[in-house]
Amino acid sequence: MNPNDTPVKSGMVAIVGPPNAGKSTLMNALLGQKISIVTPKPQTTRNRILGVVNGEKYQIVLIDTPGLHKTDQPLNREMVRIALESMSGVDAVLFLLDVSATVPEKLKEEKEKEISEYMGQMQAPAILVLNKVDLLEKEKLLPLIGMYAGIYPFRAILPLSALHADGTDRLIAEILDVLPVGPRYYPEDIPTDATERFLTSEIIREKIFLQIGQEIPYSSAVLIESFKEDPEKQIVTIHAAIVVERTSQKGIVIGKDGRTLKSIGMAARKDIEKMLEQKVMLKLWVKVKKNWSQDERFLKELGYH
Ligand SMILES: Nc1nc2c(ncn2[C@@H]2O[C@H](COP(=O)(O)OP(=O)(O)O)[C@@H](O)[C@H]2O)c(=O)[nH]1
Ligand SMILES: [Mg+2]
Repeated sequence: MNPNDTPVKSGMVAIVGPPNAGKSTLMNALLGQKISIVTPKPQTTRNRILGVVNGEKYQIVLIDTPGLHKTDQPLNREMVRIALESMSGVDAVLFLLDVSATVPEKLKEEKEKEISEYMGQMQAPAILVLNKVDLLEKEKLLPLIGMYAGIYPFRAILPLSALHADGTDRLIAEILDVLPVGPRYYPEDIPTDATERFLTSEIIREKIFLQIGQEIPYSSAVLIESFKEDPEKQIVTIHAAIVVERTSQKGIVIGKDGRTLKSIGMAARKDIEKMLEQKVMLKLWVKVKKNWSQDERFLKELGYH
């Protein structure tokens, strides 16, 4: 019998919640490696990203999603749609909240609205993860848990710090409690279904978010134009375009004497080399595509479909 056929606890688990709650950080913490990009800015994640966590007796297939938020922009609409769709057909949902960001007075009413709106569309059991407890005063935790328990019949409510991977063992135990017995859906040695090309474009996008302020990261997309491996020389040559919406943005991404673009390229190359475990030649250039984020066809080309 193939080891892949030995029944284990297995299933799909979506990680959903508002922007910046720490969804991607939690996914990476559960995986024990970085697959999903993380920045201090909201709406970094644009696609659903799959991460496979293997244990001796389980396989948890995590789906990291874009943040749930109100919007009328086409790109953001696609992002929210991707997140909501990820909540259907899964075995469990982790609903993540940043407990450090909550405003105590208005909290209950706001959260009640937010949670009931999203939970209404869901059939799978939901575990509420109260993230960033490292930033919360201890005595505030119990009242918070009590409040959330009154809002929705969560399967469990777990305080956790994704950043410090603190509380993740208990979370895994709670997830296993709701998962059915089944096969391993993915091979044990592959942590994600994302291609190296996609992960490369994500790393470049992360550096843009980290290095450039204000609206530019939201107006930027990354297109991998070529990705060539040379097994003999053990080097991967990658050509990528950073696509922005306006000519004025192009100048900012390039920076004085090309410094910003160079610095984005250097930081990205380091991470790409780590991921590919090979030397990388990264050539970046900046391209203007007017209002690409409104262009449904281009969004499809980028994989936001
Ligand atoms: N202090 C603290 N910061 C966190 C924690 N989890 C995530 N963050 C930070 O919150 C920001 C947003 O994280 P990210 O994973 O990108 O959030 P997402 O938008 O929900 O995917 C980043 O700066 C993270 O480092 C946590 O447990 N504690
Ligand atoms: Mg994210």
